Amino acid sequence: MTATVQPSDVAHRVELWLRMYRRMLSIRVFEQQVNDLYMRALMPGLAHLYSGEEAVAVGVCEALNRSDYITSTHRGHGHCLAKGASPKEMFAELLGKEAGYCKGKGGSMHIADPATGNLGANAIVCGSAGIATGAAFSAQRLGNGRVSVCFFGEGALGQGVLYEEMNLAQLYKLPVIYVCENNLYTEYTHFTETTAGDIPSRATAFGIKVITVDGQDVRAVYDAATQLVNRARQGRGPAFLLCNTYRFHGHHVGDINREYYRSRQEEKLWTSERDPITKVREWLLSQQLTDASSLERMRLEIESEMQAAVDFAVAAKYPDPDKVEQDVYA
Ligand SMILES: Cc1ncc(C[n+]2csc(CCOP(=O)(O)OP(=O)(O)O)c2C)c(N)n1
Repeated sequence: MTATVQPSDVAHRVELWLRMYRRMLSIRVFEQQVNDLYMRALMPGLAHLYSGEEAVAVGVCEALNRSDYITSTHRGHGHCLAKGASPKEMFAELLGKEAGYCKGKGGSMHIADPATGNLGANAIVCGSAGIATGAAFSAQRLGNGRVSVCFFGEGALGQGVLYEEMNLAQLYKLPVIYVCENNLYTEYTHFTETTAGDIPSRATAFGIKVITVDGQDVRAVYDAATQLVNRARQGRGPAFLLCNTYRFHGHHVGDINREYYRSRQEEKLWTSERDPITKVREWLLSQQLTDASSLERMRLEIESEMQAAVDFAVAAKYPDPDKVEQDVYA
């Protein structure tokens, strides 16, 4: 017997897909502004752009509740925004202003937002595996039903701590999901030069459930993440979600000449044929679930929201020099 699809279910799905589209586009526009701030020399330091990988953060975070936990990486803007962070406070943080998430003392690579379950980005490759697994341990002990997600790039597969954490997570059946974003490059080196064997085996060796997904397809990421989150909430243990993706920009905003490690043809292939935002946009239009003018209106709204957030951050004040040592742990 086939289940009957109720109109309310369809409406709910359409709402979800449009929400995910909006989130992905917001991340893209946010980062266009970040690049612009860097080019105008308004942002101290560097930033690692997430453009091209938006479907991973959005598909995974959409499967979570607000109170669930995430930990992020040096390439973390997408994770923070997908979990519900405010662009105003993020831009303020990037510009070193007091109104920022960490009072301007963290910058792009250190945004944390406890109100949305974001336990923090981390500049140390694989630095948050222990934090995410510890959060899952606490959720299990407290019995609060929360799930913890650890985002990391495939470069983190070379860090021993990941294997210590996965071992414990599986032994204790912790509600943690390790989300590996394989964007093909660890800085300027193709991952096949740093990572032996196949990636899923590294988790299956511990008996951890693995799903591999097209990281450019937000609907596929969402479906896989939902399955793993439900499983974790039911007490069935950790999982590993491998998302195959690509970063559209350089390793960081200053990485402009990239031809010595990846070709222009490769970049063109991904940006013109595998853009996660274009992909879902074309699908929504082909299914007549929305129309081009509604999506255009949405784009204009997002652009004006991000511009207002940038203006807020540019006008915000720097922290008082007397407070430079406050909230800093070293
Ligand atoms: C422990 C550690 N080693 C080296 C670095 C320098 N480093 C910063 S980002 C990076 C590459 C990370 O690659 P990956 O984990 O694949 O993430 P991606 O940048 O591709 O998103 C390296 C080696 C670091 N931050 N931490």
